[in-house]
Amino acid sequence: KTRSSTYGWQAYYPLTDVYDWLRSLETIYEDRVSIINIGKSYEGRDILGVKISSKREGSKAIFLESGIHAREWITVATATYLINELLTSDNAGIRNISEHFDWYIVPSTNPDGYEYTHSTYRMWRKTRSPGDRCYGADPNRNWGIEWDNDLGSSSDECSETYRGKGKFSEPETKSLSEYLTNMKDELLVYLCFHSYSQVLMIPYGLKGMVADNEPALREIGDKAIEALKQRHNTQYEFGPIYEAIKYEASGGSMDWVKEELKVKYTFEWELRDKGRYGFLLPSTQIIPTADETIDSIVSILQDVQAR
Ligand code: ING
Ligand code: ZN
Repeated sequence: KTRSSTYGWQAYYPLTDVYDWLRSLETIYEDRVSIINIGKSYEGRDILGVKISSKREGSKAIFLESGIHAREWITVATATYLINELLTSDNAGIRNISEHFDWYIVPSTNPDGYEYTHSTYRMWRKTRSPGDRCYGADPNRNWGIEWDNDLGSSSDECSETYRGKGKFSEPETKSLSEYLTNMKDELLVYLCFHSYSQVLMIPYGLKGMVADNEPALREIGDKAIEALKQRHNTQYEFGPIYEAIKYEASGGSMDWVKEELKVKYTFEWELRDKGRYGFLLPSTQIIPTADETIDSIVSILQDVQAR
């Protein structure tokens, strides 16, 4: 079987193409890019990402988690587009954030699920670890924060929001949480991509929990969705998770990173669209989605640098 050796943003690509492209960057940009390996998925796939180094002493780190839900393909495409922009763009705002921070970007944090959405079932969300009756846990309900809260997740292994057999029962969340713990002293910003519904969120997913620096996060976030809108007039909502998505959610990665690792700036996007195509967002929308999302990231990081 032959496979195209190219990667791009006019189509969605399966995991092996994403990984081949990531590996090629290490060769092309050998002074700035190194492959990072977070660990292995349940089915034994590597969870690969890239570190893009600022090459400056004492730079703070930004971690971007993407693709934790398998069917949210636009998140994987947007993450790789961001990698490419950080390495090639002439835009002053993008160059600034590229050179000022050390970037850790993992396009597909649930590689078994992503592969399964390409091979077998496009609408798969969870991991692929087998249970007694059903497969997989929701990797965004599996983290050790309010893990067994029934308001925010399900104990039914067949549910789309099944929290798993225990905190960090899934190898994907366990290894990612360990990787993040090891780098927590340099970690200033944690970003995650989901889709869809066009909202930008800050912690937390449960009513009554409030981020210690919520006023700052709100100021930064309000400006970010303004910046995002400038490019293609895409309207985003903004707020804490429980307020913005109108349901409660526990055991999420961003909430854990905020509460447990005390990372100061944490944001989570629900990318395009608002439901017309939903998870099946046409690939013609990859570049416009990615460009406007990067505008919001530049806005956030300029604010962070100014504080
Ligand atoms: N939305 C997220 C989900 O996991 C979310 C919303 C964000 C919940 C952060 C908890 C924490 O349900 C999608 N589309 O997956
Ligand atoms: Zn999601």
